[in-house]
Amino acid sequence: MPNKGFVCPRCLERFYVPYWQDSAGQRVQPPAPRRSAWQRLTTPLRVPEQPGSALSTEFSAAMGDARKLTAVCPRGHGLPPDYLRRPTVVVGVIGLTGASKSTYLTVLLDLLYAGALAPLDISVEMDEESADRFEVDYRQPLVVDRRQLPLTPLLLEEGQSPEPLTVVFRRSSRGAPEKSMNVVFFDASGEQLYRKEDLGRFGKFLYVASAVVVVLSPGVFPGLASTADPGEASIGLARPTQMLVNLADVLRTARGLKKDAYLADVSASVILSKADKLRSRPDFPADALRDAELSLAVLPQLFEEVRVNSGRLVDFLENNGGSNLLTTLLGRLPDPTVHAVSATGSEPEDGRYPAITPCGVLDPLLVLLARHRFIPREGLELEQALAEWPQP
Ligand SMILES: Nc1nc2c(ncn2[C@@H]2O[C@H](COP(=O)(O)OP(=O)(O)OP(=O)(O)O)[C@@H](O)[C@H]2O)c(=O)[nH]1
Ligand SMILES: [Mg+2]
Ligand SMILES: [Zn+2]
Repeated sequence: MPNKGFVCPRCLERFYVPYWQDSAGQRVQPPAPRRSAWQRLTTPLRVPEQPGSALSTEFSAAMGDARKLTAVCPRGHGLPPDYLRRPTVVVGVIGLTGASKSTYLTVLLDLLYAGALAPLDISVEMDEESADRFEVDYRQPLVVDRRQLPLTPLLLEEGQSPEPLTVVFRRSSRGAPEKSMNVVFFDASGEQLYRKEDLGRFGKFLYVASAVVVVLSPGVFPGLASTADPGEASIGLARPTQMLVNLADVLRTARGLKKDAYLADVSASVILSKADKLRSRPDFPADALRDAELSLAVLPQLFEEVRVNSGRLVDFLENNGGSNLLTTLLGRLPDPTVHAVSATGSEPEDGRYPAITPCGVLDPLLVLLARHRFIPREGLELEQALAEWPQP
């Protein structure tokens, strides 16, 4: 397997060798590798050293230092504790302005924080630096004050970071060692993706993304124009379609792949956002907007439903003028699932939501976790489903 190195959760630069800093911010030698489980087991069996011997004093001094060392990226950003020991999935949340990227991400992270995945024995923790920003910029205004979030500022210069939010997922299962994974979410404004010239400057973060969540607002589809937020109806489908073409190109270029090659190691889910506005339409598959009860036992069934609903939503969007966009989506992204999501459950009035009652928010994340092998994938994989059909 090629060594893909690490990705800094602050600047999203890829790097291969971490640097280390002491508490004074000085670059230092890397700490000695941690003892293996076997070493930890056998050490207590050794004859204890003489108390106060030179060796043990030196050893404890070194351990004391090691605890104060922080791993940093080549640009000097401190990495969260044990970040380098866990696999990392970088998730780009992609969509045009107003699509609901920030609103979705806020509500998703809030649900995770509140223990939404506890039925799957998964706990979630945000790294300290992200947690502060999340609380002040996202959670307080939207979830507590129920106010509409402001537009996310566009990146103004090359190299400016989209300020990702980093979360650690841990899964304990009886009799097996704990599994853990870093998930780094960042907002990739589609406004900086549909023009080729912007893509070169601002699309480079997508080079490190191994998961994409594409957010599409219903208002851009001709047949659903009545749901458009101000300014949305005039966007049309050319822009989001071009955004998807560019996105697919960037993901392949980053992997040195040809234009139509299969993106084996990328997961893709697509969100039809603001689905609360679609509930009253007779042609909308309203039961595709739901929250299934979670447990490990029902997960395969949940994923089968995700697949069925995805197919129904594709039909719905095609019938509402989206065939060209859907063809692009299904043809260029690796086996994407389409989800109906309402982050807030209702429309804001005078800038405030009457309540925040999310619906369908977790499914796209569950697909992501399954595709990156953090939870079982049974029921989700197309090939697997086909392989299970009885052969003629
Ligand atoms: N009815 C309804 N409206 C929503 C929902 N989510 C977002 N909206 C509306 O869409 C607007 C834009 O949402 P944002 O989350 O700020 O969109 P964004 O994709 O982050 O946009 P940029 O930051 O400009 O790229 C919100 O202010 C709401 O008016 C939803 O679940 N239901
Ligand atoms: Mg935003
Ligand atoms: Zn960095």
